[in-house]
Amino acid sequence: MAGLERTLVIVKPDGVQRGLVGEIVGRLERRGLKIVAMQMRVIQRSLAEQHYAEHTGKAFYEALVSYIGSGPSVTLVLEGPAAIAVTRSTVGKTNPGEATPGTIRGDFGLVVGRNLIHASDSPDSAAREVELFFGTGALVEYERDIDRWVLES
Ligand code: IDP
Ligand code: MG
Repeated sequence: MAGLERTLVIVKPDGVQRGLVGEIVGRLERRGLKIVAMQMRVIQRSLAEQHYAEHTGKAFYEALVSYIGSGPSVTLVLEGPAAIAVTRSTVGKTNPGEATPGTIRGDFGLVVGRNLIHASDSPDSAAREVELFFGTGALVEYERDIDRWVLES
């Protein structure tokens, strides 16, 4: 299908600790996006540094790397038409205090340093992040029977 994309999502440690994994993943799943990989893990410092390399040197960098490794996260890859933009709009603005109600951050968060979820922001980032967290062989290809009711052929 034209425009089929994959994107990396992380339910961050605050989302796991607050018991919001099902709620957060469920919203993305109900949107129609297909889960093609999912794993719980504690993100180690070296992986966090690679993932957040673009933010090296910023004032919040140390706090960010420490936060993302402060407990288990749930990492997943979602697939669907325009999956990158669709996921970002479902997630909402970076600062939950400014995020629109109805978005994940706008419904469950208050401050930027506890914003519950990561989602890739562009095709280049998505490709890089999916490879970083899952490599090339870990994605599961399968047919989903409901897709004829979610997607146009
Ligand atoms: P994004 O997660 O919406 O793509 P980015 O600007 O890429 O936002 O920032 C990455 C992460 O860094 C954010 O999700 C948030 O956890 C953290 N962050 C960004 N800006 C700030 C800040 O000003 N203070 C504290 N943490 C921040
Ligand atoms: Mg980002």
